Amino acid sequence: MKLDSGHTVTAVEGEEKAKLKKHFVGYPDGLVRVSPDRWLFPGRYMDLGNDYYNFEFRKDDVLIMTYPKCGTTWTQEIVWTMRNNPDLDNPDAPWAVMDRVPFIEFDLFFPKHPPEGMEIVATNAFQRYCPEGDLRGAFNLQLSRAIPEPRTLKTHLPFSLFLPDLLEKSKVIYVARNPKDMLISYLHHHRLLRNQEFIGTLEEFADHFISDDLVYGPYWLHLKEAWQKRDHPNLHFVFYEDLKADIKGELKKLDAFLGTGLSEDQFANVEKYTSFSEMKARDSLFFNSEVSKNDALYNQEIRTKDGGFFRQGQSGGWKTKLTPEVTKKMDEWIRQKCDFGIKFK
Ligand code: PPS
Repeated sequence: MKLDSGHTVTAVEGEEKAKLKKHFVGYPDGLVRVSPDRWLFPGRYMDLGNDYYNFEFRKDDVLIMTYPKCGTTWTQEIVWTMRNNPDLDNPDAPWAVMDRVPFIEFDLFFPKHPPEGMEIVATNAFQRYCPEGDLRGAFNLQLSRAIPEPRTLKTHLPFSLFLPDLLEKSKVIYVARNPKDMLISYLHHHRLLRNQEFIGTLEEFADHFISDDLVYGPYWLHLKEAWQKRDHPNLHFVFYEDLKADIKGELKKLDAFLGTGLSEDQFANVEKYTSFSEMKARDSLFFNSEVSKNDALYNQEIRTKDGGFFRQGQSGGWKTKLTPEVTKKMDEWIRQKCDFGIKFK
């Protein structure tokens, strides 16, 4: 099927499907490739890809764009707090991050035909902003459209799968992370979340990454598209490692980019409220923190053994997790594929 972006989307079938299905036992609606770039997405992209491409961005929107596990949730909380809650008195702050900063294409991860007994419950934001909405349709897309301005939104889609005038209309914050730490975090994610469940080894996961066989890949192309636009005044390109190394300095840069004009007290509020320990303690990623305790959604064995969504929140953890062989393969991947000027920290 031809998309409005000019790409072609096809269901993953045959040998490729068998290779992926061996390790990825989640993704109930299968997977699709978007050609010629070989983007890999859950099957519902076939129906929803054009809605994402044609999403109507507005002047005051801030879009947080990342490849998965690069610091999206942290940045979502930082930006929403800077824009909407710098004095920590906004009554909506206890809502889940995903309710205040909707994930435009999150519906890709909900089955097209939810099985009997799977109940999708209207969240606080959905009740308020989509009172006539259809919970069995693409409810995250409805919410993304409906929240009031100024909107802060999240996506893992790359630039080329949105209209080309995105940066003329809205601001984008792109967060990149060292691929070796991203890999460890993405593997954990695929073991933790049942809807994306992965049952192979670290070595096998790394091989899928290197072959551009992980959902939202290829990572190198995702990065390259953003890197090449990094001098656009409406794009703020930041590394997770820089946020970790100097959060005060990075908040100042974000303040200048967003025009939020925060006071020193407000900077201190944002820094504390969005610290790893505070975000982990609130565990408010999803619509309901009970989600993480539900074994049908989160693998409780992995959660107990390796941690939940807020796993470690550090840079450089790969040094103790990756074998020398995997490190070598990743270094080679960086050398070959990331040859467009980016230097990982
Ligand atoms: S997702 O699912 O793709 O949106 O994940 P994403 O939010 O991009 O990345 C998750 C990793 O970010 C870490 N994290 C944080 N690090 C530092 N400070 C704060 N406040 C914070 N919040 C989340 C999270 O722990 C994941 O990294 P790992 O390495 O797995 O700990």
